[in-house]
Order: sequence, then structure tokens, then C-alpha cells
Amino acid sequence: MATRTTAISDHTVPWPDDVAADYVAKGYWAGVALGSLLREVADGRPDSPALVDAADGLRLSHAELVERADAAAARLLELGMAPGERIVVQLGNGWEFVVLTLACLRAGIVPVMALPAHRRTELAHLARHAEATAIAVPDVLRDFDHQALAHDLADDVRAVTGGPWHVLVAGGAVAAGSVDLRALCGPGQDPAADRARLDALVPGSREVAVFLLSGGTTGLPKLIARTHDDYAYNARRSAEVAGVDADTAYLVSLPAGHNFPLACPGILGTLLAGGRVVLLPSPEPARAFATIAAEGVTHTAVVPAVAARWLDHATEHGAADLASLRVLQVGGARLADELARKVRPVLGTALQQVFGMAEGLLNYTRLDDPDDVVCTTQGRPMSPADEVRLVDELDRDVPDGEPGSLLTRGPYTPRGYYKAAEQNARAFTDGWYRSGDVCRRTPEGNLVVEGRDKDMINRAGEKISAEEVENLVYQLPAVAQVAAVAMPDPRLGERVCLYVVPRPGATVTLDEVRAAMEAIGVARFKLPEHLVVVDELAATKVGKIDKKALRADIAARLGAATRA
Ligand code: OOB
Repeated sequence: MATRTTAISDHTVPWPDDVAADYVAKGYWAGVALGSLLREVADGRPDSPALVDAADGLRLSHAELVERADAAAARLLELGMAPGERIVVQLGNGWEFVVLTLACLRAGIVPVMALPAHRRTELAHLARHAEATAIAVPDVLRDFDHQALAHDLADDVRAVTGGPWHVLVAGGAVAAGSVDLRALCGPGQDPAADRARLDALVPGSREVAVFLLSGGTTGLPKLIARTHDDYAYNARRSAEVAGVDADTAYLVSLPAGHNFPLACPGILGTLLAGGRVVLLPSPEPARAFATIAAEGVTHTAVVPAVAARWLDHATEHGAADLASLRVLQVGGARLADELARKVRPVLGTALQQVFGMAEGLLNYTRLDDPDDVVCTTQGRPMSPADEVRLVDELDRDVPDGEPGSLLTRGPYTPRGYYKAAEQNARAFTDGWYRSGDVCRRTPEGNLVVEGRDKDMINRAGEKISAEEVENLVYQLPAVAQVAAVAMPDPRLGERVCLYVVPRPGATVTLDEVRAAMEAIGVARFKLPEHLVVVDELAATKVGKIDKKALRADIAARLGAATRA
């Protein structure tokens, strides 16, 4: 069935030709599609283990994995999907996620990496903005009926695309009208025929491989179009820097659609190195530790809030289970130096700090760095071609040691968001991406994240746009004015705090706000966890809401409360 969906290339911002030529000449861009690279790896080591789903028990070798990916790709084409179409992927950490993602990479169908926590607001936005023709969801996850919501979105999405809307469901209860994703990702009848079919469709290496979601500072998440060339380099160079090779067993316990566990080096970097990926639905310590022991896991990635839970667990129960673990990557939010210093003595593994972003730039501490660097900095860019500037408010470079706002360009940092000319005008200057992070550079060239100048709340690594929360809260009739700010939290780093000015005569409570947001349908991690009712909001000299003052106010109130 023909659709009205537009070509992705109409809305992406390519690297300038001379820059791209340089990346090719220097070998950063290999000129090969990710699916083909994965095929080559499997041809070289067909029988070595590639994927273990620790919850479901399924184990696949490299050959079995790519054969399933080709079979799944062929079945997507049989469903009527065509290369270049987009599929929203909202799956838990199961084998279906990996097979479907690889199938997409082979067929040139572009996955939009949604999170299991997303609800109607986010999914409808992503599907419409990407003009998706399909969605992949669990049947039910944590008591939420994803399948029903996926079908509910049909009319909304079709109003934009005019095309079909396939609902692919991973789980036991596949309703009539849904496609059984487990069957779709099952072994093929004729692997050679599937392979030949897909080999004829290999996407160009400059084409978009995946859409990642931006951490978000504006209303709704923006899409980051990552090409085969840039994302393959992202994954392969990360694998080198993390010491990931064919002997690696990499545990995925963060949501797999995040850039960090997906490609830093994550699933893709591990598979490209010929290693083995082990999947767990969550990083809950008892189960994660047991899985690390059972599978001989050597590498894994967590956010600081999870690292803290693992440290607590090991302090109480010991870390004998972690004997095989060689590298614990921690990133997504600032890791406190005190916690960093506990990792080796308590967990018995090397720490690697990762300061990255779905927009591209990845900074890593190196495995041979001195302890002091590993425990007090967030590392340095992984690529010699990464350009990083730290600037003041007039975009003048600050001297080393001074805090400045981070701007970056490079071979895996795209030059703009997808279909977002207005945001791009603000977030990109001459191809430099403004990350909104305030960092300083140490004399050795490592970066220390000191804060940020973007309006975002980082709750245990999940990024929450203050503006998005405010727009939702403004839908409540009782609210005259609202500001969402980060409130410091010992476990999660930050939580969402709301300052609300009610309309005259009206009252507003935290429960009401949370219930209203849940009724609209939004990821739970975005719900405010504290509410302060005020008569007016502090304003800056130019009349904008003074968020700095509000952040200081809530920190002071919490400090007073804990001292009392
Ligand atoms: C990762 O990616 P995103 O896109 O979810 O969030 C990026 C933002 C950064 O701009 C920064 O504000 C914050 O997350 N961040 C850190 C950090 N790592 C990320 N802030 C302080 N210290 C760190 N180590 O979060 C991400 C992507 C790839 C690998 C790792 C993390």
C-alpha cells in the first residue's frame, strides 16, 4: 500500500561534503551498512555465541542471530513495509529487540528507539513526527497494556501518513489484528534465499540507520538521525576504548533503546567485535549479580543510581558473583567522586566513566588512566576527530580549568535534529552542537561535568524536559503559572519539583497534578515528585522565570528539612 510518508533525507542535515570526504579518507567512516558489517562478523565466527536472553533462556550463535535478522527482515517486507519506512520500537530487553533491530538495519527500515516507559503522548508524537508505519510493543509490561495503546494510536498516525499501521506484539497474548513479533523474529525457512533477498537491498552507508531520542530540552523529544557510517564508528571505536573484543560478554540491563547500552559499545559494539550480549529486563542487583556469575559477564553499563544500588548490595552480600566483571561503565549522569572511588575496592572491577549523548560525542576515561583521572573526571573524546569547545556566554573559548558551555562536532555527531529547523537554529551553530553541559577541562585534557545551562532534569539518567512537563501542567485549569526544576536527590541524582501559582481561589496538589498527567498519558518518570505552591514565581531582570533561584530555593528547603 502506498503511503504519503516523506523521504528521511528530505529532513536531515548532512555533514558538508569536504568534511565527509575527510572522515572517509581517515577511515572513520567505513562505507558499509551496519547490517552488512554484522553479517561479515557472523561469517567469520558462525558458531560462537552472540545473544543470551537471560529471562527467556534463548541463546543464539552469531550465525543464528543474523539468519533470524534476515528472516525477520524478509517478513517485514512481506507485511508490506518498504526500505526507508520507520517503525517505532518500544520493547523490553528481550531477544526480540535485538533481532528486530538487526532486521531493520539489514532492510533499511529505520527503528525509532522509544522507551518502555513512554505512553500515549510520547508514542503519538514519535510516530507522527517520524511518519511511522509500524510499532513494535510488548503485549503487557508492568501491568500496562501496550498492545491496546498501540492500536489506539492508529487513527492518530494514519491522519499524518495516510498509510498502514502495523502493530507488532512480543508476548503471549497477541490480539487479532496484531502481528506476532516472536514468530516474525523466529528462524527462517530458507536462510540462503532470505540472505540473497536482503543482500540485494543493502542500504547506503550514508543513509539513516536508527533514530535515537534526544534527552530533550524542548516540548517533546526530538529525533536524532544516526547514519550507518556514523553509528558503526560510534559502536566500533567505543568497543576499542572499552576493551570489548570477541571474548567479551556484555550485560544489557538499562533500557536497550538508549544509546549507551545500544552502541557505546553496548549491543552493537559487542556484536561487531564478535562478542556475546546478555540481556536482562532490569538492573535489579540480586538478579544482575547472579546473571553476571552465571554467564561470566565481563562488561556492563549502568547509570550512577544503579551503581549506587550495586555498591550497597555488594557491601551487604559481597561481590563474589562479580569475579568475571572487568569493566563497569558508568554514565548518563554525573557520578559523584566518592562513589567512583568505591567501585574498585567494593565491586572488584575497573570503572570507566562515560559522558555521552544521543546526539553523538562520547567521552570515556581510558582503562589505563590513573585512578585519580578515572574517579574525578568524565573522560575525554573517544575520537581524534572529535572537536570540543568550552565557551562563555559570548561563545568565546574559556581557558583550561574554567567552566564553559560544551560545543562539539565530529564524525558521529550529526549536524542537526531530524525535521526540526527551528530547534536546530538554537541547538546548532556552524555544525557545532550545543550540548547544554557546563564542563571544565583538566590540564591532561579530561572533561569534568560541572553542571548545565539547559532546562533539563536528569532523573537517574532519564532526561526530562522542564518545558515538556510545564506544557502538560498548564493543561490543568487550576494552574495559573508553573515552573519545573530539578531537585537534588541522594538516590536518583535529581527529581522533578514543581513550583505552581494557582488561579485565584483554586488549589493545586501534587496528587492532582500527577493524576492529571497520568490521565493524559506520559512516561511515569516525568511525573513531579514534589510541589511547592507559591504566590508568584521569582523572575529575572528581563522578566523570565528565575529557575536558578527556584533550584536554590528547593535545595535550601530540602536542606532545612533534613537538618530539622
Ligand atoms: C546519555 O545520553 P542522553 O542523550 O540520554 O543524555 C545526554 C546528557 C548529556 O548532555 C549530559 O547532560 C548528561 O546526559 N550526561 C552526563 C554524563 N553522561 C551523560 N552528565 C554528567 N556525567 C556523565 N557521565 O546519557 C549517554 C549516551 C551515551 C553514553 C552514555 C550516556
